Amino acid sequence: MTHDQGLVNAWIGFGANLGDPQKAIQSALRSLVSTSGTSVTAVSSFYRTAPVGFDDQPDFLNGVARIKTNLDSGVLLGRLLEIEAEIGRIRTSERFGPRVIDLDLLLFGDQIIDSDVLTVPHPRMQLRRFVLEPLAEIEGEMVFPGGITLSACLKDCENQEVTREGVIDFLGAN
Ligand code: PH2
Ligand code: MG
Ligand code: MG
Repeated sequence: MTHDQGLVNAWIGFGANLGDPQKAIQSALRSLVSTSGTSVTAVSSFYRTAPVGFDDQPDFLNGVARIKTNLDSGVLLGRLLEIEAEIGRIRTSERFGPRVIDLDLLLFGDQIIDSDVLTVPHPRMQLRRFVLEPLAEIEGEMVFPGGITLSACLKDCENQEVTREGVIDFLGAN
């Protein structure tokens, strides 16, 4: 377990492909830093990635952050939705379509959660190189709840296009 004094390591995936994706991700990271009971302990580089699931849309900018938090998973999810709304995301029925910001709770400690509103590990993360590549950058190898390794998942999606774009300086940016 990753608990110490009620603190849990959690991993958040970032994605954006409308408006100014870099600015939106910088802003989301700053909001996470200012979230109570939560610190950001690692941030990946950002990757330009081909859209998965619905081809006819702009490329995405994607990345992953590790946080340490004393928030409960449901409260953390609420906070992620709040940050998305503040940045201007309007949710539509289009499931894999373009968005100004998407914050996904990928992993919450080693917990397996399956409620009406939250599924953790994120149900598609193990199939998506745009999540796995930045995750591998900050963690090296990982064993996901259920026992499958990050490197094994990555091997199965090597054909998906991702290009490392560089580091985003979110603390200094405005
Ligand atoms: N998010 C999706 C659907 N497809 N493709 C890329 N490359 N990056 C994303 O973040 C992404 C996607 C739904 O959340
Ligand atoms: Mg998503
Ligand atoms: Mg999402």
